[in-house]
Amino acid sequence: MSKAQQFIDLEHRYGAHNYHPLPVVLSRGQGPFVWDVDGKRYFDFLSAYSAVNQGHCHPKIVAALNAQAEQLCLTSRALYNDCLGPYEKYITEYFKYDKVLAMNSGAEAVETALKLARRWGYVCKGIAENEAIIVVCEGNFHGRTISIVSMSTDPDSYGQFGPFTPGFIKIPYNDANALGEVLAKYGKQIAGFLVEPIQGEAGVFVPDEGYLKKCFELCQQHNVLFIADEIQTGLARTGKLLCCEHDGVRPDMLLLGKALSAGVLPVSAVLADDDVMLTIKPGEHGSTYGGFPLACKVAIAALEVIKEEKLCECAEYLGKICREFLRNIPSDRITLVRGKGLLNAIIIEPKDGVEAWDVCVRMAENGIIAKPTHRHIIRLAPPLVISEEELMEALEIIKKSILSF
Ligand code: IF1
Repeated sequence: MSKAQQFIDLEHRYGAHNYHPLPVVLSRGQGPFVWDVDGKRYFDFLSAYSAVNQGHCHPKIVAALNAQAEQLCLTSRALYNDCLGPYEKYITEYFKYDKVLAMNSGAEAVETALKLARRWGYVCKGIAENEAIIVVCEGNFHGRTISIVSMSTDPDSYGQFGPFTPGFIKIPYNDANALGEVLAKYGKQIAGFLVEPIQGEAGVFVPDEGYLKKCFELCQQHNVLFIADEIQTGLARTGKLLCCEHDGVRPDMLLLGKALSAGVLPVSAVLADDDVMLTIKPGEHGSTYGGFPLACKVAIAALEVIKEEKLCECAEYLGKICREFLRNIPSDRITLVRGKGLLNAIIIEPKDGVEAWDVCVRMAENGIIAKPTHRHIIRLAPPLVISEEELMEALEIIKKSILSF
């Protein structure tokens, strides 16, 4: 039995079956590359769902982790430590918000935002107790908790996990009029509008230019918090520090995760101004690990790398090259190429029994990791530190893989 198969069998035998991974077993990563247990090298075009924007095992970020690991890892928030305050100052100045609330996973950041929005709704907006509504979009992906799957319209996410958390209204994505209508009808009860600037799970669905701006203005008119889930789209991935910047929007609440630690630790954050953030008082929210010393040091390093290595500019420049190249692949299987910066997708037409999954398996054989979503979408999101030469080499492999069917 191959070495890889042994690890696959172990996961299958002893792990819950909540994933269906590509049959590739990785053991090492550096920059835009990963290596499997047999030493084969791959371009990583998944980047752990945009968590490793800064590249695998970035030396500066790993050094920050190691140095702090030898000093102090965890204190809990029952005490102060000498890392959290400096990190809070750094990240709030970086994104220009009054305050940050530090959590770990993306889902926790979303949960935190839901609680903050509801609390703000009661305390500041004067919504009657237990009546607050959060508006969300069809096709969303915000995580896996019970309340978050209560907002989902994907049966794989919510099916047979009920009963569900009430207080959500779902409207079509990329439809500002739909938001306008729901605000006109229930505006006094609505605390927040939660939106992904690009829908990742839906297949890198890029809304029309001006959509976010219109939604933001509607929210302002109705005194509703505009909450941007930038967990996947933020931190340079789409060619700007935040995807909302493409539309000139500054969210009332900003959710970050994934690349906030460059794939080193689970680190997430909610950023907001005092009027929102200070509605939660001591003892009313938190997490054992939230804002732990290791996370603080790693997150500062991860944010510094984004600026030092000009990752926004890299993503913007390379993204254009990437889409241009993919659009010129002479294959009638490709129906559409879309995306922003280095968050892109190829939409293929499943035919002759060939689906996105099969293309991804072929790409893996040829040395590129990418993951399908649904039956017909291949997401392409390499680390932003990939060089132009490396990108061109990778694009040739993608082309060869698609044309091989
Ligand atoms: C999995 C998708 C990506 C997210 C946004 C919050 C979270 C996520 C916009 C929650 C997480 C992940 C998790 C991953 C698959 C993945 C994903 F395909 F499901 F939609 F990236 F595109 N907001 N996204 O994208 O963050 O709690 O996971 O830290 O395996 O479920 P988390």
